Amino acid sequence: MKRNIRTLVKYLLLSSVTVVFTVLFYRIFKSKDFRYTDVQFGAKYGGVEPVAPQNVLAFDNEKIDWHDYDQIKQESMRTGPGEQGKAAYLNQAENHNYDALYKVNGFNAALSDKIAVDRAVPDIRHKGCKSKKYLKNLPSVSVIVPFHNEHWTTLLRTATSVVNRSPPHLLKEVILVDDFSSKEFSRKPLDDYLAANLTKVRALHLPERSGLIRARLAGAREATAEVLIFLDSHTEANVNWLPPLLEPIAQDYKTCVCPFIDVVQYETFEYRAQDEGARGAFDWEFFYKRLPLLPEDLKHPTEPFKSPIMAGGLFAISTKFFWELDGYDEGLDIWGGEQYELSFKIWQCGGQMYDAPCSRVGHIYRKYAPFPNPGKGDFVGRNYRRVAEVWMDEYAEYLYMRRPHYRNLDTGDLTKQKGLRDRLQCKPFKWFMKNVAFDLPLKYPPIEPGDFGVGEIRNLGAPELCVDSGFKDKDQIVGLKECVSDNKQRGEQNFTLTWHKDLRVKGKSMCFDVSDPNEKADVVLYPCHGMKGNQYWRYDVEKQWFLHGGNPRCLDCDPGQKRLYVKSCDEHSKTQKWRFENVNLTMIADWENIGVQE
Ligand SMILES: *[C@@H]1O[C@H](CO)[C@@H](O)[C@H](O)[C@H]1NC(C)=O
Ligand SMILES: *[C@@H]1O[C@H](CO)[C@@H](O)[C@H](O)[C@H]1NC(C)=O
Ligand SMILES: *[C@@H]1O[C@H](CO)[C@@H](O)[C@H](O)[C@H]1NC(C)=O
Ligand SMILES: [Mn+2]
Repeated sequence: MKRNIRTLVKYLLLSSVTVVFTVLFYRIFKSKDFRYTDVQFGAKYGGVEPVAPQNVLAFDNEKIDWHDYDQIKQESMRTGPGEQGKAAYLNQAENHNYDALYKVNGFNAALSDKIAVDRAVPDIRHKGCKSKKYLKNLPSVSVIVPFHNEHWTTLLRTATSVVNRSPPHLLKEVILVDDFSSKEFSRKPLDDYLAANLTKVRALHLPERSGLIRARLAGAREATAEVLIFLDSHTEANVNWLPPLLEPIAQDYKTCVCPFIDVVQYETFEYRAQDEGARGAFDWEFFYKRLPLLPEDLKHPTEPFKSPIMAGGLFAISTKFFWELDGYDEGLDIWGGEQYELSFKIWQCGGQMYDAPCSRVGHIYRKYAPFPNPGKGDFVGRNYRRVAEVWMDEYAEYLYMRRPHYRNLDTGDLTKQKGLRDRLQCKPFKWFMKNVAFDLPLKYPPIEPGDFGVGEIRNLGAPELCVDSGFKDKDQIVGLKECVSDNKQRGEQNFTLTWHKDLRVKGKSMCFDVSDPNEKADVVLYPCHGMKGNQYWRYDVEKQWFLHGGNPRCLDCDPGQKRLYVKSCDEHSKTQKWRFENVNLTMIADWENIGVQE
């Protein structure tokens, strides 16, 4: 009896201690950045229906240095054509199949055959990436590479770079999805090569041409790891590319992460950066565009930053989240619009998307697309309309305003996609525009404002003279001429002050540009970039000044020499005053709120 009581007391004490510790533990880790891992994650998805695995909190925040220093050292010693990402060239003897291979690939495929499939590429990451540590526990990865008639060495270089530059225990498999290629290498020789040389890589041969979107889905259905990474078939993964993609997903599974995409030059295979990052976006014709990084992103150049729209071909997403979102809309044909569909879904349905500066992947941007038009009408337009109808609400109208024929395209059945949106209680497109792509309308206004002014620009100091661009071309200096409206001489004297706040030759994409900081600086013509800077102009209605640049100087002239220039503004100067033929006073009064902000 006594013993029993003692046991009971011991038991009670022990359990209360356990409870206290459990609560404490939970508190501590819940407040920090705990992670989700999925016990059941390896489950095959087989069909379209997702298996919903259990989320388990993993109380493990340990971070480690993931660099493979042996591999890095070995690669640093490599020499040969294209090694270290240097430009390479063919010699006379190797040139014989240059044209034939260029034609079918759109890049210098003959040169690719001369460069090792395991060549070294330069580590061009931000310096800070070299000392960055990532969670020790990261999810496993299936890499999916759809291809149609990819050239054999660029395809193998993609697979080899992934295998060589990924921690073996994270990389579960690489699936090359052969979208019914007709090149001889694509079937048995490829299978044999992989079996002999790259055992983690396998090819999935689709029985009919399926298009990029369905090929990606086919690969995803075969994948068994916790994270899916989609790559193009002519890419090269750079050093330590995986951990920066995986960590944000480990921290929150409803996350998609894109690497920085570097440029593998189509002629020489030189490897270089395209820029230091930007946020993905679109204009209202659905051309992919980029927005500048935000000030807080610039402060942390090695940290992932939020991006509204993915570039499309290269991204990592948790398998669970991908299938919760139903993957891609299978009604999207061949290619086009899929990166918008997935990006909108990710954001609107409770997820988030990042670009990771410390993960870099090189990509061959072709010189031209070698593929024939599939002859399926405006399939891209149909895809766009499907995406717009399901996800964009009232904003779809801005697309249709620019492409009225979209209204008549048959989208096919949208029940499943609309059902998904309801089921996941996804947010309205307006929410996406206000919270994620909030600065997009400044650069790409849904309704383009009219012009601030249009017509001739006449000098008040010499009222017979007008600004005349003289049918000149890029980099040529603009001057003055007798006004055409006064004498019948030919001239080019019609200009618009557009909502981009640049001064354009009417009907051309040529802008007045001043780059010279000297006291008196010429005005030259330059293709319009819509980015202010050297092309920024403002018209002051009261003073009748054309002001240039952020540190404004005034448009001025020498009537004798018919010379035009900018100069510091002077209240008393008559030659700095200009009559602009038609000015929209309403718009000028609203200057600050239109187009790009000061
Ligand atoms: C394996 O790779 C080597 C070296 O690139 C190549 O020569 C060989 O043909 C490959 N094996 C197969 C079966 O393709
Ligand atoms: C300038 O272009 C506008 C619009 O095309 C036209 O209405 C106007 O007459 C033109 N003005 C001159 C001076 O050519
Ligand atoms: C001036 O701009 C306003 C606002 O964009 C527009 O409604 C109006 O029609 C314009 N006026 C003229 C004369 O173009
Ligand atoms: Mn590509």
